[in-house]
Amino acid sequence: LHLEADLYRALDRGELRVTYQPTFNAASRLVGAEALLSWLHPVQGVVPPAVFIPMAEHSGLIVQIGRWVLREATRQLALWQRQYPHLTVSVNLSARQFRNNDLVQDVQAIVEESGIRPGTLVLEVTESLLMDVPDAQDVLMRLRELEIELDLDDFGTGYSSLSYLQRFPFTGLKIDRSFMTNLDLHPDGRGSTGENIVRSVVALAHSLHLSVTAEGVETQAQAEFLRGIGCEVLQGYLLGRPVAPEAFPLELLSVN
Ligand code: G
Ligand code: G
Ligand code: MN
Ligand code: NA
Repeated sequence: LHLEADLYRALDRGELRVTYQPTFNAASRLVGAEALLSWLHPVQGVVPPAVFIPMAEHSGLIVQIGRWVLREATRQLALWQRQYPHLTVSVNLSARQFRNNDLVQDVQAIVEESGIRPGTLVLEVTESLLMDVPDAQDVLMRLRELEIELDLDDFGTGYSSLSYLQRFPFTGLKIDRSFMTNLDLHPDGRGSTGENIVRSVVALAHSLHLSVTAEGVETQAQAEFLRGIGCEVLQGYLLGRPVAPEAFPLELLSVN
């Protein structure tokens, strides 16, 4: 496939970009960003990550690309932190990066080189990644020793979310956006099944001292429901789309 060959050159040619989707606390103050890759192909235009990340995984190129994303996102975060020291950035990891023995060393070197504040880099890991990587626990523990925060991404969509929370040293979870679509909010306050599930997940996260982010918030009603049940962090098109760093809405940060 041409696209796969093109991907090899995309990094060198500067066709890959990191975009940043803002995340907000319940008071609608900006708290962080999720780094999301995009590829501006010279002929095809924008190629979505859902298309090229699997290609990069397959070819192994994701290891180089992933390293570049980490370097780029932490460099950007360090710049923002000169003004806003509490800002965080979340970076997605894939299984192939995890199986690479150098991951922990790479992360350590990149974090040190960037000068970001400890505890402000979050790595997002999915359940399916954990199924594919036999020594994931060891890798996650070593990342925690570097004060890297760890979010279990797409929470609730896999088979063993709960046992993964027990086995691995996560510091947060992200409720998959399918739960927002299926919230089925009841205006009479009776509580739909969808509402009760999300409420229970938030309570579970709190009782385990995990931070909780709701993904895919697209309506005001969803946002109000989430704030009402004590969900700390909200992310979604209602609040902000992924944007280039120049367009990141820093003005929505709290004034400390
Ligand atoms: O933007 P979109 O919905 O197409 O994203 C599809 C998937 O691509 C998401 O699951 C997201 O986590 C993943 N993704 C986006 N950026 C990165 C990245 O830098 N690294 C990895 N491994 N996955 C990413
Ligand atoms: O798998 P992961 O959670 O990392 O996927 C992140 C993807 O979700 C990104 O591609 C991002 O563009 C997309 N996304 C973020 N907010 C929303 C939203 O409110 N609605 C939808 N449909 N997708 C979203
Ligand atoms: Mn994610
Ligand atoms: Na997700």
